[in-house]
Amino acid sequence: MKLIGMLDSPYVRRVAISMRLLGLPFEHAAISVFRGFDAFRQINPVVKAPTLICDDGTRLMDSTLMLEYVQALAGRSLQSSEPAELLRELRLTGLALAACEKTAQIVYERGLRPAEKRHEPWIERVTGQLLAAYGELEKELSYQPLDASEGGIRQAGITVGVAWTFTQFLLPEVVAADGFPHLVAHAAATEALPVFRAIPCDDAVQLS
Ligand SMILES: N[C@@H](CCC(=O)N[C@@H](CS)C(=O)NCC(=O)O)C(=O)O
Repeated sequence: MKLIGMLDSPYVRRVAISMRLLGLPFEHAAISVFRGFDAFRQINPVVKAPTLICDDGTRLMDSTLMLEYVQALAGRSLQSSEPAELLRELRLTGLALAACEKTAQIVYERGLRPAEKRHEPWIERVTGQLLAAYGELEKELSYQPLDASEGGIRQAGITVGVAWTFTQFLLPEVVAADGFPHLVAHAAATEALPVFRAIPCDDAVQLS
């Protein structure tokens, strides 16, 4: 299998980390959806990162769908099979994915739209949503931390860690870390794991 996309994308990174934890071998091609648009389009005309080229040639999109597939391949899940635990994990994963989406929207708005065409009410709305997502996550982690150990980490722990690092990398002035001590602690623990260190948030590029 081949995973296409830059590791500054939290979606690419969560899939790469998960595949590594599941023991599934894969190649990684760091092609940017912006600077490598034409090369990416040859692989997937929709130009979405991540794209997973499966062994039969199928091009799969969307990190959550990829995770569903690779877990089936590995014959094990990175989510709890106990419904109440699973529900919490899905809620936390959903919040983290919403935070990634809102971070990306702000970055795209700032980086891609000409300044005179920027719509401040939209940026304010998205910023409020971003802060709400991290506010909810912070509350959840203050009640009960997520496992951030190499042997015990699951998808919610991976995605929350990856999301926080991503937002802190791109928008630290929007989401001030000192207001989110539990998230800071969780991300510090995940970033220290060998699997996270082996697949770092690529700081050489701008949002895939
Ligand atoms: N829901 C998707 C989101 C993927 C996504 O938005 N990726 C960004 C890169 S971080 C992308 O492909 N942007 C280019 C575009 O949408 O044109 C997932 O989980 O994989």
